[in-house]
Amino acid sequence: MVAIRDALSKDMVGKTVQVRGWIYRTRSSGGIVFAVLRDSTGIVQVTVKKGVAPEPDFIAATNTGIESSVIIEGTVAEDKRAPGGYEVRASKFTLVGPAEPFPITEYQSTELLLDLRHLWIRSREQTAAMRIKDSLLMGAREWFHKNDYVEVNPPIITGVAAEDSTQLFQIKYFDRMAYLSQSAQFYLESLIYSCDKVFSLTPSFRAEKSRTPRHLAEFWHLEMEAAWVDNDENMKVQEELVTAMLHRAADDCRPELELFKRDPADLRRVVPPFDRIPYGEAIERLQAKGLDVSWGSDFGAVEERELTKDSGLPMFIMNYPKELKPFYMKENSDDPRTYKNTDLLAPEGFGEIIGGSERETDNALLIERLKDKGESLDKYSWYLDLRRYGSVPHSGFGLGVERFLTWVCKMDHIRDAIPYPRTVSRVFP
Ligand code: NSS
Repeated sequence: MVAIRDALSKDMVGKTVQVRGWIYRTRSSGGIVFAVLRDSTGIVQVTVKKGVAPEPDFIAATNTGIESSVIIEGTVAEDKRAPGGYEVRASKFTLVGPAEPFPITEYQSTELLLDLRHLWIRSREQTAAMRIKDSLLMGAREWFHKNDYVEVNPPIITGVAAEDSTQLFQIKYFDRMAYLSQSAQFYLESLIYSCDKVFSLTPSFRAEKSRTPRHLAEFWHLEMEAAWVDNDENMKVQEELVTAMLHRAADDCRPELELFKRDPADLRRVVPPFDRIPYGEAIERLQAKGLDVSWGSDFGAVEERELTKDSGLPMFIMNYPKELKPFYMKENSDDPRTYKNTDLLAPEGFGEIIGGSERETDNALLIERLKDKGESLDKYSWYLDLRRYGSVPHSGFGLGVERFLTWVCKMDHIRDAIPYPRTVSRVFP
């Protein structure tokens, strides 16, 4: 048995192979069935000829509908008209799992494809997206391990809001209420005292009520936290990590990237350092482009698109006004109106993919900010303890994996970056 990808090469010509997978499309003409077979690695044309394949196999091939699973034995031959330039000339055609008429045909509405997501994930785009995501995450894990980070497992059921308390999903937890995690950050902050440098890959949940092409209610969050790291070094970690992820995908996923019209060279061009733009300067840039913003304005999709649409490389926006960001960030001593934080924006108009900061270590400041927000100090007592027993300067960040993939694959909508998108209107299938 060979993977389809491995059957498509000059070396294989004339060899007998077995391939297996699902019928992608099929037509017959005269005494020949032209079936295109797909597996997770690619597609290949299979020809089943009357008189060459045994008669029952030829009849089976004639009657097999798309998405049926089959096993084929045959000889690899070059054929310029076939997709990929090669075909398998079948000597055996075995139907394994017949398919009823497949409910997805060529032109379908977005809603129908979402209703039939369990079947649509077989599409070439979805398969390619999953492979690219896998490769990006492999690149991330390789980078983290090479740099002495420990992968840890923070809880998903929590008692605190890590980001925006208006976007919490509440769950009934035995006889009280709890929340689904929005970010592993606070737990990662606690784990640096045992492991120094940690990372985690977890689902994060945000009850985002607005329907936007950048927000999911459930997304995968790659987060890191490290002791003895300041905001500046935190940016260097982000640059190196992002570069490692992109280069791994460029090396591993050329055909998949090309399916999305992404030239792997675009990804290889990304190397540290990335531009570092102070928030105030970003405001000036936006004003110069005619946008109605002033110091204190938050950046949404529109502003981020303007800032990044003419660039091919990611950029940091640094030192946001305190009012726009959560309580845990360290004050920027150069301009106390702002924090020592960054958002990393992906180029080509895509916008934010990472949020990160140096963390406040002064408990008095943290308590003041929590009180201002009307938060109960009891719930955060364990978090405040971290500053009481051997506090250290530390920083971290969170990368939205689907946001990242949306950019890499130039997708119009984040729902295509996850097999089962969870949004305000959808938990089925
Ligand atoms: O809210 S963040 O900007 N930052 C945090 O959660 C920090 N507590 C992370 C940390 O420092 N450990 O979210 C981080 C990233 C953000 O840049 C997006 O890429 C992604 O998480 N994100 C999302 N992706 C998809 N859908 C939604 N709703 C979403 N929210 C954030």
